[in-house]
Amino acid sequence: MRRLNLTRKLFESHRVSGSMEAGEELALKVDHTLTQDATGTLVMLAFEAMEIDRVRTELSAQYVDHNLIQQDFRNPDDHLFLQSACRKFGLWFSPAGNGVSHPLHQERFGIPGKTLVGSDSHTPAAGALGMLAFGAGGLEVALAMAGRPLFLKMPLVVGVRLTGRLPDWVSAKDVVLEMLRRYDVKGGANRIFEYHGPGLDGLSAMDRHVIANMGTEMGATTSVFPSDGEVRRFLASQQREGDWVELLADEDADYDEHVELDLSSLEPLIALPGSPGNVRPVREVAGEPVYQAYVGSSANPGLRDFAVPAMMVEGRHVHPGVSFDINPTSRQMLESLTLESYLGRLIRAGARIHQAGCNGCIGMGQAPATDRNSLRTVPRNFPGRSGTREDRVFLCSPETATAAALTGKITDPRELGMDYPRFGEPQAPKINREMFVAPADEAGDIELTKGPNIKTLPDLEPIARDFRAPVLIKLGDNVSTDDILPAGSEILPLRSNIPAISDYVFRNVGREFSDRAGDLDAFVIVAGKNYGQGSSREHAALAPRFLGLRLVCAQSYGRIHWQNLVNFGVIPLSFADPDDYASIEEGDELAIDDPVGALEAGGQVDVHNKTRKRTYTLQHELSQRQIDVIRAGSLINRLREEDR
Ligand code: MIC
Repeated sequence: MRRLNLTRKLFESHRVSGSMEAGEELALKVDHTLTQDATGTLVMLAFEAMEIDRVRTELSAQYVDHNLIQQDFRNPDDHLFLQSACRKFGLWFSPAGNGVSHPLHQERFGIPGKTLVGSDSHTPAAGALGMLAFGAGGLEVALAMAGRPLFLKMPLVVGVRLTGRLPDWVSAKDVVLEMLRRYDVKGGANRIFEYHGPGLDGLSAMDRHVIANMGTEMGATTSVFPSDGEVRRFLASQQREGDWVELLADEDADYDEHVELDLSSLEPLIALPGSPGNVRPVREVAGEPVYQAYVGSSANPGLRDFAVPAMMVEGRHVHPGVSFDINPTSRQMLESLTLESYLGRLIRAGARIHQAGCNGCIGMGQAPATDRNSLRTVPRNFPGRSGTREDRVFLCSPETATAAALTGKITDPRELGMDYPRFGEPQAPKINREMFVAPADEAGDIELTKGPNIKTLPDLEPIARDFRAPVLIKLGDNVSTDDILPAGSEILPLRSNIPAISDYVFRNVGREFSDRAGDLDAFVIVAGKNYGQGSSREHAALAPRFLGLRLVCAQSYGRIHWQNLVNFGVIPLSFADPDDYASIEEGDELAIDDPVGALEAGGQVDVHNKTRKRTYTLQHELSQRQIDVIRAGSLINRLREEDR
């Protein structure tokens, strides 16, 4: 008999159709959805277009945590729109000031054993509670809200056996940085990391959140932790012990792959600028001057992640050359930090306290100075994501960031010569639920409040039968969604306005991409491996599509972006032969005869390079369901066809 791992148990209990063989498409029932404001506005517009009265999930929650700077009407208008949509469609609403979606969902709503789909790539953080949680494009989340299942390909399940205990000055962020050191940004593709073993005992539910959150950075489909005694303690601390159920893998469970990680052997780690996968021991880069040290985000949201820095700086002062930025996770945590007198210690030492939310993690404020080193506890450091094009962002633990705040240079915290602060969870932590707005019982005659920046989704035409278009841009490996459609406080407020945001496609690559695209009916993008890694923002598929993108030929794809391309009617093909990638140049005309017919004919598609008079054979992994989406021109068009 197979001894089941927890992931397979969770899949089995939610499988609606399809097979659990690795690589096969299957459909899962969705219990919860999570949306945040920067992606949520498109979700609500898509849900409105589906003409469904109310959400059909057990629970759907909308958070406002990204677009928090109100320098004009656009962000606050989005917040009002989302609040009206929540009332109309029956979602919980978490207003600006409540804090970051992932930890809030864990504290307020997460239930072991439930499935969660979120329009944010870090949704897998909920795996910390024994949930099966996936990041997805907004359209997929809107469908889940409509009661439809989530489709995905069954990944391999990697059992990560944790042993030992974390040494002083080493914390959960170092665990996931060690995983990134081993797997880099694509090694987790088509995989789920399931953590088990005796080392779990030393990791709190929020520590597990840190690890599950950044599984995304390895390209993993999600991460799963058991629902054990620690999860029970955590839920009890949130006054929700009744939501706890024990969920464990069978003893000696089978995994597709095995990994051993001895926590005792870890040391402070840091990802160097440019990619979360550039991981080194902190000691190897010690001594470099630091301009900014930043603590917060969904990648270090626990009370301990702020309490330990507060204890480290107590009675000291931040180095005069450093901006020590504190981004509290939530209103509830701000209260706890205040009541437990951590906040005062941070303020006294010279920290800058920001509002609760994602903030600088996505370039919404706190952009660093040009070419200066910024040490952050956030999940990503793709170039320009901070809001500064020439940025130098390092990813590290709160301990390492705080050590730099004190010394003014990158410092292995073990070298500070202080005792490691001992943090104990408060006996009765502060709970603040009052600011969540419960769904109204019925929609009544609630109108959606749409400010002038909120534009309906564009109509998308099906692809031509005699498809022929030039390669507008040829890119290398690991192009992130931040490269395709940058973050930052200038661009984020345009998330509800596709025509306007389209002007910014590939802006940080330094080319006036949208101008050139504007002269064409259709165009192609050619890319290397892991195209579209990173965020779930479907704008990175929809905005190029709006400009004319119809075909991407890449060596491989980030999972969520691949799905988003399909959902907006763009064909994602993969090179079977890397030499074919090498032989295509920008400006080459590519053609496919009857693209939809070619997709249906099998897994291979002939692409003709009219400029070089060559034909390449590319591959696709689309299901018939997805080919139907391409035929219709977009998932929304396809849904309209089904309704007819
Ligand atoms: C991110 O970390 O990149 C974001 C901001 O949370 C995104 C969503 C977005 O782009 O709005 C994500 O991870 O999906």
